[in-house]
Amino acid sequence: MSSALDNRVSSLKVKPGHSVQMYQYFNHSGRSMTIIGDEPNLVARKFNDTMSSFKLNTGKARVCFYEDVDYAGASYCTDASAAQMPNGWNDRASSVRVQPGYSVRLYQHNGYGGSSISLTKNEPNLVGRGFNDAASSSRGAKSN
Ligand SMILES: [Ca+2]
Ligand SMILES: [Ca+2]
Repeated sequence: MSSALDNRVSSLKVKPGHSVQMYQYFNHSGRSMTIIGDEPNLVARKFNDTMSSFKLNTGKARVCFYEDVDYAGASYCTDASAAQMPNGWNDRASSVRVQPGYSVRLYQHNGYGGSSISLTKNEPNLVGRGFNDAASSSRGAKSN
């Protein structure tokens, strides 16, 4: 990215359906974080004045799952409903970002089974929802 913005970005606007993977260092290296929707405050995300490179994903991402709370750790973004979380993502998500205008329902078991919770906005901590490391399938929908 341009040197004028290196280590200076504090907020992001991400076009609907797109996601941005931010990286701490040049050449897509170092710590990374994926953003979907707008992120008005990278301070809270512990990524303020940190980004030195990024990748734009123009797929139809609607929901991003994160390994840890506060959108940290590994991430996985998806556009569609999944009767089964992809390899490595069963019982792993601890926070979720949801594109504005969409909702997602997380299910305890594969094939939309077991207990479930509905998210209509970003959820930084699934522990508080009693759903940490529990989601095995998900179903997305337009919420308006
Ligand atoms: Ca986790
Ligand atoms: Ca599960």
